[in-house]
Amino acid sequence: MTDRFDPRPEHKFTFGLWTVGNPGRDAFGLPTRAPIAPPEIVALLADCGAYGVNLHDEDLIPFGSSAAERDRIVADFKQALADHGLRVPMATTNLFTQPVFKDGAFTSNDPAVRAYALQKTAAAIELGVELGAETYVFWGGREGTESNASKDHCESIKRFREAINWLTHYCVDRGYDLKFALEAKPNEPRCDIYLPTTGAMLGFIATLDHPDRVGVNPEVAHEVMAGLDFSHALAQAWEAGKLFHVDLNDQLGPRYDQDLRFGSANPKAAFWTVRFLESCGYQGMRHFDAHAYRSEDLDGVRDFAKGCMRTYVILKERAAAFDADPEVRDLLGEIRADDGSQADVLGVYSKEKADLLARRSFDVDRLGSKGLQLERLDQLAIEHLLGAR
Ligand code: GLT
Ligand code: MN
Ligand code: MN
Repeated sequence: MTDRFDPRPEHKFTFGLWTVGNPGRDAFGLPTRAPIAPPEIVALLADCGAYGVNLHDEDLIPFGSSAAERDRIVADFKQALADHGLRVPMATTNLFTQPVFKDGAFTSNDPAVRAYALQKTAAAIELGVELGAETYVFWGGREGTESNASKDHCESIKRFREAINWLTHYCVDRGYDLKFALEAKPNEPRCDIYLPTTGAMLGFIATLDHPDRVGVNPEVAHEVMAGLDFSHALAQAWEAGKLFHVDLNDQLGPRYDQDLRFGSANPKAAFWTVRFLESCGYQGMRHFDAHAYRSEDLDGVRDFAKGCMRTYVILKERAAAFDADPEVRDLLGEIRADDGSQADVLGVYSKEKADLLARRSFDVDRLGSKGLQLERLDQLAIEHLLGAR
């Protein structure tokens, strides 16, 4: 069955090899699905209506492969991309699976580990560029601590900065027009990870050698783990000109990272997310960093991938209907109205404005007692979300 909610390449939906390829292993159980070879993942995603596929170096090229094996694997993968019309818009480095990174990569206390992490990332950047990626993600899952005695935290931030600077200089040197997108997560696999939120990443970016080349990759689950509102994180990143990529999934509250099917846990939050992405002018990829339940076989993985995309398309339609609803428009017009009465003191500071403001009186009782109709507005959103309008 096909309908108007079916995903199409122009929606710019992407998945990581590690997402649909997730074999269902968890902390307590063995894999429940057979691994899917990367060219088969390409075929599956194309069949489901995706635009592209993203990867870590090790998702495609098993750790320890020889140069000849690497070249053969990359050639086969490129053939699959060409056969199925899929792109690789984003690439990243696995700096977390191998034991060498057990106490961090760029922030390890051991200079040999830090240097090796740079070497591995430079090689993975070469792979990403070869595959045509325009965005390079950094998720520092191991950059943190179990025991706070182990690292000097200020030194860790300096080391992380030094590594990102090293790598933007590397790209400039090689003439690569690759945007870096930093992905925050508050905890897991470390007890606590450095730069734990999108907001923290934005502060950090301002301290880099090439801040223009570096933005963020906010992930739904990771902000929810920190107890935050994802659409607010998106908006702050967008307003700063730093929304280079987005990881869509879902998460049931602050617990271990669940990476659930997009919109499956908190459809209302997903509604605000889609509404924001579709109205702000974001032109980038809608990447799903999620995986199917352990209960699923290959058909279930397909259902999962289609489900992420269909939910996005449905919410896009619901959000547009909400914003076009005359009742919503009238109400928002009232709620957000500015009668211009304070224009002489608001806006850019001046000494004259400060003097004027000091003499102004406000009816704070009236301002404080006025009903704002937010219940009515929110119920309208719920009714659109539930398909009742
Ligand atoms: C890992 C992590 C994700 C990151 C990926 C990129 S790997 O699955 O949990 O959130 O986006 O390194
Ligand atoms: Mn996650
Ligand atoms: Mn992610």
